[in-house]
Amino acid sequence: MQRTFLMVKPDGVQRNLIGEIISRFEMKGFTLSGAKIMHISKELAETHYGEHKERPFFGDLVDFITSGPVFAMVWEGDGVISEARKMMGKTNPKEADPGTIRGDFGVQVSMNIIHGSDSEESAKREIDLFFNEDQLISYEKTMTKWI
Ligand code: RTP
Ligand code: MG
Repeated sequence: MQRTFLMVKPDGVQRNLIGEIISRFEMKGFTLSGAKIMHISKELAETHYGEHKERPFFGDLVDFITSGPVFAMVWEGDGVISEARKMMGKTNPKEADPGTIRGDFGVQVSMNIIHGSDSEESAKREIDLFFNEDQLISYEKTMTKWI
């Protein structure tokens, strides 16, 4: 089963959106494999966002993501990587459709509430960066086979 890495960013934690965000992925029918509240070190932030290190906003991005606790999660399900990206909405909340997480709760591109892996390759890389395999589980929801 496919897995993705999702993270409520410091602004989402400060705005009490952890529960709302978990609910959306639960209600969609995905399965939570692991989760933790944590502070990201500067080193982890620079590695996680390594693809953007030449971009002008890289310093601000690292400062922001390390500015307060984040809620890191691994979710499992059919097509969860691209479905989660759809549910998050566009990177810039001003362009994100209503009904998406960024469209409903965000305004600024630098504080866009949630991170989600953008490919199978980045999902694997990010899950390995944030979690040990023994912190993740897979299980069947036997009461909800109809989803
Ligand atoms: P993320 O990695 O956080 O899930 O976001 P994303 O894939 O939708 O967007 P990405 O291109 O990977 O950009 C990473 C984060 O950098 C910030 N950003 N700022 N000031 C700017 O023009 C700008 N562009 C991107 C955003 O916070 C974005 O989530
Ligand atoms: Mg990205």
